[in-house]
Amino acid sequence: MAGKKRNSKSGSKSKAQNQQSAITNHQSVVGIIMGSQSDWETMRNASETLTQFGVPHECKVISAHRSPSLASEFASTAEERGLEVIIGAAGGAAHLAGVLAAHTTLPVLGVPMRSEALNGLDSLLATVQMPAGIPVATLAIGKPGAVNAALFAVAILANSRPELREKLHRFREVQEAKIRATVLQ
Ligand code: RP5
Repeated sequence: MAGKKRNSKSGSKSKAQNQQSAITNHQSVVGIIMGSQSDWETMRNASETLTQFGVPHECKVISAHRSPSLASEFASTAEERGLEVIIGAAGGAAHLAGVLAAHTTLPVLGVPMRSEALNGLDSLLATVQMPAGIPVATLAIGKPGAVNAALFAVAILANSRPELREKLHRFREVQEAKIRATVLQ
């Protein structure tokens, strides 16, 4: 594969690897990709959730329409670089998650960003309505979707990592305990 050659022992790095990241851990298993810097305020919630679970991840801005070749390069080399899940977040005509999914068989989770014009309904429909054949698992608009995308990624990773499964059970227990302890004034 061409991508494998670029990432071989020659040491030459791909554009995707060279791109500055907001957060980059060396052995990332989740990639959080967003269409614009303006999405970071929302998507940092996904990053913080993964950090809470101790999941190594990387966060990058890659636009499907402003940097299309970078988007295809990132997704097509993701698996060989050790990523296991990709989260794709975009707003408006939000085709980023679909484009990423087109270039990889890794699970791609889509997070629709709240948009100015249509409050995120445009992003939601653009992300969720993938024609049959290339799936994107779409979460809720905005922050709830960002947090849940991270939790979904944890659930996927937990299938082969018992310690992560245990953390997920503990997370649910704490969450339930808070609800049980709620007293309305
Ligand atoms: C999308 O367009 C991005 O994902 C963002 O949600 C939206 C607006 O981008 P900016 O104009 O703020 O860069 O591509």
